Amino acid sequence: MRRLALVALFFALAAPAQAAAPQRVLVEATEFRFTLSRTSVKPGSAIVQLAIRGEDPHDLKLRKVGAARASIASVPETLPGGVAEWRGKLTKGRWELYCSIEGHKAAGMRTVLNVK
Ligand SMILES: [Cu+2]
Repeated sequence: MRRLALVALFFALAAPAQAAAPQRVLVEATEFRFTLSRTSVKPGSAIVQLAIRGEDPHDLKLRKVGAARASIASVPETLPGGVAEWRGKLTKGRWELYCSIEGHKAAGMRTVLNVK
């Protein structure tokens, strides 16, 4: 019986690994820059987490560079110490990540995530 349970557990753990799990990107915000846990991901499901490590609130917009339609995804304004996330699909290309709070992008809160 115990062995059967172990076999069942094995398949329960192994099965989800076959499906493409969403790729995660952690974006840490300080004044005034974003630091990415990785600079490229594969196209498909993704979870982009925004963690505010500084002293001011920030938000995060994702905009595909050169896209005909304004494909914008966003994480709402988040307070210091907070974490928020966006889940969705990232298509192949260069995605600009920036903070839309006035003056923050110009101050340096802009980076690029490559989806390839
Ligand atoms: Cu900001």
